[in-house]
This record gives sequence, C-alpha cells and structure tokens, in this order.
Amino acid sequence: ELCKGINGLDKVVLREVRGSSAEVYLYGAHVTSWKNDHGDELLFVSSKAIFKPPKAIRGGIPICFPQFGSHGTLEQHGFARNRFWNIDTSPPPFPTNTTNRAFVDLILKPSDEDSKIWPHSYEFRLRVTLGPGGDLMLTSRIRNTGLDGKPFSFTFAYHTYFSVSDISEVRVEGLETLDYLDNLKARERFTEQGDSITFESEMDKVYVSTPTKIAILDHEKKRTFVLRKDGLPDAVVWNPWDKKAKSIPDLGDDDYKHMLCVEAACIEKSITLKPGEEWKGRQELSTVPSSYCSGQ
Ligand code: TA6
Repeated sequence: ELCKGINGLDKVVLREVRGSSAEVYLYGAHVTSWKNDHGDELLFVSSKAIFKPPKAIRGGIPICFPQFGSHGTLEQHGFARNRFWNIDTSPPPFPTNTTNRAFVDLILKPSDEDSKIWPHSYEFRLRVTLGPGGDLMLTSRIRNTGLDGKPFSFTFAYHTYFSVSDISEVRVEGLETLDYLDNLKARERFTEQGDSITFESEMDKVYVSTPTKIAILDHEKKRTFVLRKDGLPDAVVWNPWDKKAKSIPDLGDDDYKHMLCVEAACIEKSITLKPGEEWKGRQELSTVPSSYCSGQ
C-alpha cells in the first residue's frame, strides 16, 4: 500500500501472504527494503542514509540511468535515482503474469529540466514484484517514444546493496575466469583468477559478459543470495572497505563490513534505442540456505 516513509516521502509497501515484504520509495523508484518471511532485512541501507532530495538514498537498490558511473556528461550514475517517479496506472505494457504476486508499476518521463541535460524522448517503466516465495523482481522497460525522431544511448545498473553478516566471510560465485574492468586502476581490463571471489580490501570491478546467475554466500547466516538477470550482460562488484567508507559522508565508518554491492548492469557496451524501440532489463533476487564450507 502507498504510505509515508522517512521524512514524509511516499513509499509503496508490498506484502506477500507468508510474510515477506518489500518497500519502494517513489523518490528514485528506490527499493529500500526486502524482507523474507522471518522478517530478516536482506538489503543494506546505510545507518547515515539521507532520505532527502536531491541526495540519492545510500543503500537498497539505486537505479543507475541513463549513465552508470561518472564517465559522461551527467552526474554520477545519472539522474533516475534523484527524481520523483509516479505510480503508473496506464494499461500495463508488461505481460500480466502477476497472479498472486504483489507488484507496483512506476514510471519516469522526461521533465523540462532533464530535457536540458539529457534531450531524449523516453519512457522508463519499472515494475517491482514480490513473488510467492518472497523473491524480489525488478523489471525495467525503457522505450524510445520517437517524439523527437532521434535514437538515444544509455548505460544502466541495478546498484543493489546486499546485507551481509561479515564481508570478510562472504564469497561470490559465478564470476570466476571472467574479464573485468578495474575501477581502481583506471578501468584497465584484467581476467579474474579461477576460484570464487572473496574480500579483504576495497573492490570496484565491472565484470563483462557475465552469466545470468550470480551467487553471494553469507557464511555466518548460512544463506546464499541468488541474483538472476536478463538483458544485463555486466556485473559490478563493489565494497569501499575502511578508508573509502570514511570518505563517504552518508556511509557509517563500519557499514562496509555489512554490505556488498553486486550490480546487474549494462556498462561496457551502451544500449541504443531507435525511435519506437524498447529495452527490457530484469533482475530477480532470491535466497537459499547454503552450507558455505561445502562450496555448494
Ligand atoms: O558501483 C560502484 C560505484 O561506481 C563505485 O565506484 C562507487 O562510486 C559507488 O558506485 C557508489 O556511487 P554513489 O554515487 O552512489 O556514491
């Protein structure tokens, strides 16, 4: 249901019969909570998050559009996460396979202001769905409405912050042996070594041409996050670690120990839409119990 969240910002709460829930603020179409049927919060939100425009909420699932990163003319990660979206009540362009699923459709269209910095005729529809098993699905449909008869290109990411017990006991599986651009080394290209990824220092890597499924294993909780994606060939893995965390004003100094960003994205090759074309990018998050040490 639609209600008031922090600082009186509008948010939609999705509930599923067995008790799982999700919350999405209209500000930024920003998912800030995803709870399983035991009420465990599965996403990380910074202890110092500022729920006040124009600052993006630190944590949850920021939407990076129309630009990922700061390599372009727009502010870091574009402007979609800094805008108020509307609930989309127009006939759903989405297939209505939403039986016994709680969902909300949000829409972002160009404002006069934004048309000055990014002069393109788009419609961005985001559907947030909470599935019967408590899985969380985000489906983005970005369409070139053709109003200005021009194509446009963009890069994109679901900048998901997973809540983890202790970053030094987390393992990521599915990105082994892949190439990545290292944001800490002027985006130079490297190849990942052959086993799962663990964390002992700052990491900021854009893995390219990644598989549709990535697993994030939390040792202490004996829980594995499974990220499935469609239309999003890349995946960013980011943890600021201690020094960088201190330089981020809306991140607690120790918050880095309890968060990991694994981001389904389209970065290396931007997406170009001709008038009338539409792009769809989907990510589905779920959790499974995992016995970490057995390397399942
Ligand atoms: O996702 C990785 C990254 O691009 C990092 O370089 C870091 O800047 C992070 O995003 C957070 O960006 P933000 O603009 O939300 O502070």
